[in-house]
Amino acid sequence: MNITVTLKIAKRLLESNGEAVSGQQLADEFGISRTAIWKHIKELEEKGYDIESVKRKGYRIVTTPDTLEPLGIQTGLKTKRIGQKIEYVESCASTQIIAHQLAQEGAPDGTVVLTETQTAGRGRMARKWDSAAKKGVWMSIILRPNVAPQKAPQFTLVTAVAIVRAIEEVTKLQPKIKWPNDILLNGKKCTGILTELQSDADGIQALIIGIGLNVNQEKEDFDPEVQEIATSLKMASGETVNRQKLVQSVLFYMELYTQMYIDEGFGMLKILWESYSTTIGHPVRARMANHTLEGIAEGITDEGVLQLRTPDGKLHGIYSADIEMANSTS
Ligand code: BT5
Repeated sequence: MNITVTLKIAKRLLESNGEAVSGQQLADEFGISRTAIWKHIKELEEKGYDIESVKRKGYRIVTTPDTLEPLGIQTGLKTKRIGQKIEYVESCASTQIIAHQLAQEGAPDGTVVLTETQTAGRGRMARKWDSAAKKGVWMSIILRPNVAPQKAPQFTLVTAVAIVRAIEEVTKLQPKIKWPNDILLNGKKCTGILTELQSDADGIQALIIGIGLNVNQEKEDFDPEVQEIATSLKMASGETVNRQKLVQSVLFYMELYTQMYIDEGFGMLKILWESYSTTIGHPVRARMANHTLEGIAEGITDEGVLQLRTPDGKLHGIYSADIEMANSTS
């Protein structure tokens, strides 16, 4: 059985917008017999596709399997660059490692790495990222923007806005952003972002934007260490979320907002970011490598730096920290 033909048939059926396509038509288009088409349809059913066979009308895909394979993501994807090339592996140590490797080998701008589970998913400062199998979106996006290295940190903020917009589009939830790289639902973390850089004397060679998005986990799917601080879209909404649609939406907003940032700067995006922020205007505690500061988070600069005013009236620029709300446990 030629698996490429099987997948092409799936793509053809998915692109018919819910209309049945007859076995004869498929046979003509693919230059094979109707029996061969029927065998490919059986193969797809074994892969988890639910296919309706309508008498005299033909075949129609009712549901696709719950995987992040490129076929399902790319059919109906509304982007021009991001996700046109997808590297999918069922399991890996970390999508960041694969993306770094691909970027070094010259992978084009917009290449996406997707996996179902990570054995060594990582956060900032080599922290562990819990990546339950088939329950989340574990992905890295390679971007090659023509911008100066000091413009890299804002990509984390732009990514946060893109993810919030995608979650809003696919669910009824209203997530909040905690500076710099967390997305929260009901005060618990549902998404973490990790932006890494490959640069040389000529500037940025590649940005590797890692996104860990908890989608369909139940509380017990999380490692015990994070069960109290983590949440998923399903836990917050009570509904199972289609991961393919979510990825398509994230990629769409990533393309829209990263392009907006590159072309027009951070101005408009900063306003959007602030509207989603749970940090700005609140008393916070900023834990940095060697010290901690407490004060009111007054805003962010055009460079994405958090402005924190301490009780002595001084304004501090915070480039990187872990933020806690000073009067709560989140
Ligand atoms: C982050 O770091 O939040 C960035 C996470 C990025 C993960 C993605 S997944 C795809 C790509 N491949 C990778 O290997 N990584 C990226 P940070 O702000 O340092 O937060 C890490 C902390 O979040 C941990 O120390 C835990 O406390 C908590 N944590 C770990 N797993 C979690 C999860 N699934 N949900 C919520 N919180 C989690």
